[in-house]
Amino acid sequence: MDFSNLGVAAIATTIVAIIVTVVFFAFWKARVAAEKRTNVVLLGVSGGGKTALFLRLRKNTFISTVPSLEENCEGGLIDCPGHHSLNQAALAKLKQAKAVIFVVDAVTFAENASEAANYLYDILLTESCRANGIPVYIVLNKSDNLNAVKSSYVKRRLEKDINSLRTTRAKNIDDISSDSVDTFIGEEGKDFSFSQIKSSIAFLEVSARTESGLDKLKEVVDQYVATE
Ligand SMILES: Nc1nc2c(ncn2[C@@H]2O[C@H](COP(=O)(O)OP(=O)(O)O)[C@@H](O)[C@H]2O)c(=O)[nH]1
Ligand SMILES: [Mg+2]
Repeated sequence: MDFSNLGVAAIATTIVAIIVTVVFFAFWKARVAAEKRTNVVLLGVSGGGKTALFLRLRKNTFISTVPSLEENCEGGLIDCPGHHSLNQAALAKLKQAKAVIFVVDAVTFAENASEAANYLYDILLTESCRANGIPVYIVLNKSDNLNAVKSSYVKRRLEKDINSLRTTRAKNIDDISSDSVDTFIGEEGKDFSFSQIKSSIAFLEVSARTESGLDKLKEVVDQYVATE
């Protein structure tokens, strides 16, 4: 037996093993970093006041008209544009989210309830909510307005609409004959209620304009993201 060859082979094997381990570790670390949840994401139907709330929480200002074409991001808080065509991009942000702030326009809620329920349904279907159970805060903005609805009404209405959506969405999936997409949330055989899902749901009534309820919202955000 040639011991010098054996020695070289052992050293080569060790070097290869080290390289493989280092490369594997580097990939693993990059993956973990990419999936790390560090943000709080503002989502919701356009016009609810996501950008107004973002500006209040991060710049301490209120501007009555703000164009919402681009994403705002500061101090771990992300304000996503609410246009329909961009919803998928906004939902993708949830992969890095510790919590969601779902902004609802408390003044026009009755007219926009089904749009809001559809959007919320999409959020609750994401892996972040279904598997990881990240908390969702439903924030009723514009509570300074006399016509603003209350959170008890919004809760009841959203639960009712989501209950109907479970049937419609399941039917649509049947129509396109796909059996792999699970579109059901909550407990089967029971009317939908937020208490049936993994994500905790909390309601807050606020006003970006008058700052009412904003201390509480700020506390919520600060609990998930460090403010420098
Ligand atoms: N009365 C009232 N109006 C608000 C409040 N917050 C936002 N708005 C107005 O609602 C409109 C939409 O707000 P914006 O932040 O752009 O909504 P976004 O599309 O969800 O980002 C703007 O004209 C804001 O001035 C609020 O607390 N009270
Ligand atoms: Mg906006």
